Amino acid sequence: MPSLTPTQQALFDALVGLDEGGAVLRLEECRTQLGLGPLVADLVLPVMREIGLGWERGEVSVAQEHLATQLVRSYLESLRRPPVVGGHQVWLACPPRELHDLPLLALALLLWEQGWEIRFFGANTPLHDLHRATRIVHPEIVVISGDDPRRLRAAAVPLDLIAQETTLLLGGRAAHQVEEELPGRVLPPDVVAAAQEIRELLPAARAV
Ligand code: B12
Repeated sequence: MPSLTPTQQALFDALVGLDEGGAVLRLEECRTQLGLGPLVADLVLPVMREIGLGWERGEVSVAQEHLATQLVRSYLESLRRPPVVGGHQVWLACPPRELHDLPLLALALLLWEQGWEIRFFGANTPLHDLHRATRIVHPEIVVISGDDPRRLRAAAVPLDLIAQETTLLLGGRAAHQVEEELPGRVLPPDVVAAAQEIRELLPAARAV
């Protein structure tokens, strides 16, 4: 697979080879040598994308993809220690029926590292409930992301309501396809750039 760097290839091979120890070793090496940004943006997410391409070509099975997803997810979740308390709040969620929340989890980690208090609601979140919660807790920023634009469009009403309460940002492939149709500013596709943009938005972010 020439599109991968040697480091990415090594993680890809460990994941599809069901070699949990090898995969964690690759992830740890990258994190300790390069840090969280390169870990998620240059290793984890490109490798997940490649696993999807392999699945499309019939070279990677659904079982291999599921194990890779679970392993990467539990590794990323293990990095969020200890939780930040008392910082500015960013909430992150996917709309109903949207299950692709790994890039959002990666963004959550980067924001946590920047000292933000993170509430990661994750996949398939009822956005009317989330809207009601914003009226009580007043987070500075709410990020909604997903892969399928139909799931974002279907959430137009609660997105509108959330945008009336706080600063709404949209991410993922879905967001780029609905640009201008829905309220909220679209984040850049690169999660490191997105985390940077959120940091710069802070002074203007609104928590009413
Ligand atoms: C892991 C995975 C799953 C897991 C999700 C696990 C999880 N918790 O996230 C599971 C098994 C649940 C799953 C299910 C399905 N999946 Co899936 N999945 C993937 C896979 C392999 C990796 C996803 C991933 O994390 N990618 C890494 C991200 C970073 O890559 P990206 O999606 O290209 O994102 C780019 C940007 O949009 C941006 N980005 C993405 N999200 C966000 C969020 C924020 C906030 C920001 C700032 C940026 C950002 O980063 C990337 C560019 O740098 C992809 C393959 C792929 N190409 O990605 C398929 C893929 C997304 N899945 C696909 C499909 C078809 C499905 C299913 C319909 C399969 C089925 N028949 O059931 C279901 C739908 C489930 C649902 N209702 O949501 C297709 C989507 C096709 C399309 N878009 O037209 C893909 C592309 C696979 C393929 N090659 O066909 N999937």
